[in-house]
Amino acid sequence: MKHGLAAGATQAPERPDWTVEQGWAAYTPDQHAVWKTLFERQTRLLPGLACDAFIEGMRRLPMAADRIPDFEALSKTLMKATGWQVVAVPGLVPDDVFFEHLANRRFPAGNFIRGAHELDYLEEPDVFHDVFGHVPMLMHPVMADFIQAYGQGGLRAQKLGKLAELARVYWYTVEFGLVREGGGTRIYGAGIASSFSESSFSVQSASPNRIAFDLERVMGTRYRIDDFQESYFVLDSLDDLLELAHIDFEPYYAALDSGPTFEPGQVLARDHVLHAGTGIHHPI
Ligand code: HBI
Ligand code: FE
Repeated sequence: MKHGLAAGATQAPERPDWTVEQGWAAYTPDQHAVWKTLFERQTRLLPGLACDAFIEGMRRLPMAADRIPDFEALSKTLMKATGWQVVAVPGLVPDDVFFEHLANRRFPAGNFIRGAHELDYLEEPDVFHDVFGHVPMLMHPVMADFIQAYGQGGLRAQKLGKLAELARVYWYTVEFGLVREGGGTRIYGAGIASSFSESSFSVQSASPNRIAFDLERVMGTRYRIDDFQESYFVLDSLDDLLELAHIDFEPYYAALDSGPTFEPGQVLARDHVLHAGTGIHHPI
């Protein structure tokens, strides 16, 4: 999964906001079958690994194994719960377009699905990553506010030239976030929840570091787009995102200007380490 930084705007959009029709009727039986394979594999795996909010969000949405979900039906349920909608896009969209959607509580979801021969590899976020991974957490009121705030913050960060720093917050929360729950550590990040191999790796492997989430620390930490993460950052509670949704990031950008940038696998003396990774998955 590598939709971290560069938005690959390959063709000019028909609509300025880059949305397209989902084109649900055009999905082939083979494409629905890919969804089914992925959906069944993940829903079997996630109980006990994903946080309760994810499982509960999934349960309340019109999403099942038998077919690729219809974005309008998802939007109807989401709108009632948290005021969000799912809109279709053809792939990665430019950063400013992405932020503008999020700031208005529209989640841009790829309308295409990966091929049956590439179940575990993604160039760009497809409907399984975007819908299975992201939409359940949009049913959670705190996450709903946080992602909107990220969109608003993204528009400001772009003007300040601080997008890389803010993107790390999104990466280590919305995409690869873990949260303490039920005496253990659970997944809430979409990049993990939509990945078969990273779901168990993130929570159960001895290899990665699991470090208590700290905003300034995370904003200064680079991430990997080519492999499992070397470090995951763990919230005490999803409610911690509420505070993050209201934070003014600008003072943090200033602090980061004078500070170092950390490598993905680096552990700092000041970290609250929940699990010190063996690093065996990422030999140097
Ligand atoms: N476009 N469709 C889509 N999905 C994303 O997750 C996405 C994007 N464009 C830019 C982007 N993400 C990120 O690079 C920003 O969060 C920085
Ligand atoms: Fe994503």
